[in-house]
Amino acid sequence: MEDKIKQIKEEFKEKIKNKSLKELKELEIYFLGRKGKVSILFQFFKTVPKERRKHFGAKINELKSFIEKGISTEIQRAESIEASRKLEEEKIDVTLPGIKLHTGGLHILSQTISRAEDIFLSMGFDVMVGPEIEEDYYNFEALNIPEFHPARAMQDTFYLSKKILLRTQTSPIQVRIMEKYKPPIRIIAMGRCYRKDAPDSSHFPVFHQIEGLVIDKKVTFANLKGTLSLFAKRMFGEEVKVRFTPSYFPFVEPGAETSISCVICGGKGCSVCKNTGWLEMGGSGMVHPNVLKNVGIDPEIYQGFAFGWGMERIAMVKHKIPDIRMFYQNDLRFLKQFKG
Ligand code: 2NM
Repeated sequence: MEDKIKQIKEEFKEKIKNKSLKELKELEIYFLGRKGKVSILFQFFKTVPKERRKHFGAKINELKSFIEKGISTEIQRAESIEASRKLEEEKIDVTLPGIKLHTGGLHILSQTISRAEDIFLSMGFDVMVGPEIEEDYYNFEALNIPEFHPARAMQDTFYLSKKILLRTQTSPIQVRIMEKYKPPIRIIAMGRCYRKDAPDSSHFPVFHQIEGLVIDKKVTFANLKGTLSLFAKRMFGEEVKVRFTPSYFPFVEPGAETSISCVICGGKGCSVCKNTGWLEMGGSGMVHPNVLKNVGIDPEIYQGFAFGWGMERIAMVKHKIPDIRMFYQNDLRFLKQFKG
């Protein structure tokens, strides 16, 4: 019995060295488990003569607590080693630069369109849209554009068939609205237009137009001037002036080219305004009686004004963008400057 106890103690001392946490748990079962080395000793204990039992009982309990202490000390040691290994392994260097998340944003043209829409909405206009593939009638015929007008030539317009084309302006939206609704009408038509232009710094085969239309009983050219002046001030700044120069458009009479005072030089003259002090933005005028007749509105009772400005042109002037092609090249170095 004495030898047995000694032997187990020696075995334990040998086995306990340099063990991992998992191995220590296994050792605990091996020595102290229900069928472990120490439990078996208690079975032998029954065969020991009565007078020796007290002595061996003490010895076995001493062995048991020796092993318990030894294992719990070793478990503590292994746990602390494990903890510092984990700490080391899972260390986060908070001084490292973060991973940048790339987020998208609205294209500068979309931002400018939204701004223009908001301004007109605040003046009581509704925003209207229509088909980009149009009929010759809505794009030209109804707008009093004569047969011989250069816009109707094959080299200026994308025709899909003899009578179907890509709209060259947003006015066909206006015609559709005037056909459908009775005055008073106060709308802007907004959207993509297409012209067979060779691309250069101010031309691109696709572009966006914003067109306004007001039809009512006592609408005058003064209302047109007031509306566009207010729009220009809201869009470009309080100091901006609007200029109307007599011009010809088949769908208006009288018609005018519309310019704003140069936002770069304030009207003094610079390279952007070619020393004129003015930037041309589009056209405007009083809706031609023939157009009103075409849509069933009596020109003796109703009058109206209309205007058409280029959205790219507005964005270029507002943000000093030198080339219309930049809107369509999707160069991130350009787009990121206007991230909205
Ligand atoms: C412009 C210039 C002047 C215009 C006319 C009409 C309509 F449908 F009422 F006849 N819509 N837009 C108009 C007038 C467009 O763009 C340069």
